Amino acid sequence: MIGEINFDGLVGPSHNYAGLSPGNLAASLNAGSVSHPRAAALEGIAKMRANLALGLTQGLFLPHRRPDRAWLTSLATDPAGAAPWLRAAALSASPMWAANAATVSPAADTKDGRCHLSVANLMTMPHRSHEWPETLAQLRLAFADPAFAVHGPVPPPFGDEGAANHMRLAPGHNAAGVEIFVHGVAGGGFPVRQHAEAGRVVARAHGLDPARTLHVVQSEAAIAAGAFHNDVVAVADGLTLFAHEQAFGDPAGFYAELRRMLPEVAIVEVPASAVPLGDAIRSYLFNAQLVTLPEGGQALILPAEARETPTVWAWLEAMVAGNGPIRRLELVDVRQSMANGGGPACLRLRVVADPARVDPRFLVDEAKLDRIARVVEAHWPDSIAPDQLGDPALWTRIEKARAALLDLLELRELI
Ligand code: SUG
Repeated sequence: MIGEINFDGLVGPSHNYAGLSPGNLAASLNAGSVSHPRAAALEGIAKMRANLALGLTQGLFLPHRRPDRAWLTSLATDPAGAAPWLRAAALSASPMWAANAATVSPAADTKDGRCHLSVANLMTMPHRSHEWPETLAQLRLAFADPAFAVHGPVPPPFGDEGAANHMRLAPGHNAAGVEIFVHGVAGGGFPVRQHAEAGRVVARAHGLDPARTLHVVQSEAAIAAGAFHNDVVAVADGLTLFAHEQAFGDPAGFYAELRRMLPEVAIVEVPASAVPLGDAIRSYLFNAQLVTLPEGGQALILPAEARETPTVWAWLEAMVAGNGPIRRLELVDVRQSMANGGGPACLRLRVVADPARVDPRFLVDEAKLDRIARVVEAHWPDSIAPDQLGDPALWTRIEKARAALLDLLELRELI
C-alpha cells in the first residue's frame, strides 16, 4: 500500500566537527569540538525506533566511503597528502542528512505515474559535492523497481540541495499534490545553496504539472540568520504548511498562489513577535518531522532543543492546546547531529511509495535496528578530536566499521 516512508541517513563512523559549512551557524560554532560518532549513530537509531513506535514506516540510507579516496584521487592527492581542510572534506559524515540526498515526487504528481527521485548535486559546499555518486548508487539499488524513476544530478552551475528545499502539500498520498521548490537569491553574506533553475530542472525531469508547481524565493533575512536550507524555517505535510513569518521572500504572494491551487490548505504561520527568527533557528523548531499518524491527526517530531527554548515551547504548547491540525508533540535527542546543523527533518528523506516495491535491505524494523546498533557499538569510534583526522589508524577503523555494517545488511556491492 502506498504510504510515506522516512529514510534516515545512519550517522557514519567518521562524524566530526570540522566547521565546513559557512552559513550553518551550529556547524561553525562547534568547529573544532570533539565529536562522538557512536553516540551520534545511536541517537539516530533511537529516533528511528521512535518513528516505528508511532506506526510509521522506516527506511535507512548508509554511510558513505570515508575517507573518500576516489574523490581525493580526482583532486590529485590522497588522505596523507591532502591539506587538512580537504582531508576533513573527504572524511565528513554529511551523507547522514538524507533530506539533502534527493528531491522526490510521488507517483500521483508525475506525468508517467512513477515516483521520481533526482539525486542532489550539493555542489556549493566542497565536502558535500562528492556525495552524489554514492547516493545515486544507493538510490538505484533501493528504488530499482519500475515503480520508480531515478535521475542523475542537475548539472553545474545550478546548485541543488534536494528535499531540504522542496515541500509537497496534498489531500492524500494517492492524490495529486502541489509541489513547492524554494530557492535563494541573496544570502546576506552567506552562500545561496539552492539555485532557482535547479528546481525548474527537477520539475521538468519529474514531469510535474506546471499548474500544480510553485517556485518561490527564500527570504534573504532567513538565510542571513542561518537558515541555509528552507527546511530550517518551514515544513509541510498533508494539507498543512508550518512556517516562520520570515521564511519566504514574498509570503503573501506565495500563500495566495498556494490557496488558489489548493483551497483546503492550512497555513500555520509563526509570527516573529512570538518566536524571533534567531530562536526558531537555534531550536530548529521547523526542522521537525511533520507527520500524519496512522490513526489520523498530525504530530511534530521535534529536537529536544525546542523544549529548552522558552519562546518556542510556549508557542508550541499554545498551538497544541488550540484547534489547529497539529495536535501532538514528540521530542527526540539528536544533539550530535544538531551540533553540525542537522535536526530530525535533515536526517530523513520522505518517499511516498509502496514499501513492497523498495529493496528490503533499505527498510528497517526493531529487530534490524537492534542488529545495526550492535555493529555501531562494536565498531564506531567513541570520539574524534580534530587532530585525529590525519591519523591513518582512524581512517582504517572508519573503513572497517562501514564494511561491518555493509556485511550485516548484505550490501557488499556498495564497498
Ligand atoms: O549541509 N552540515 C550540514 C547540515 C545539513 C542539514 N540539512 C538540512 N537542513 N536538511 C550542511 O550544512 C557540517 C559538516 C561539517 O562542518 O563538518 C554540515 O555539513
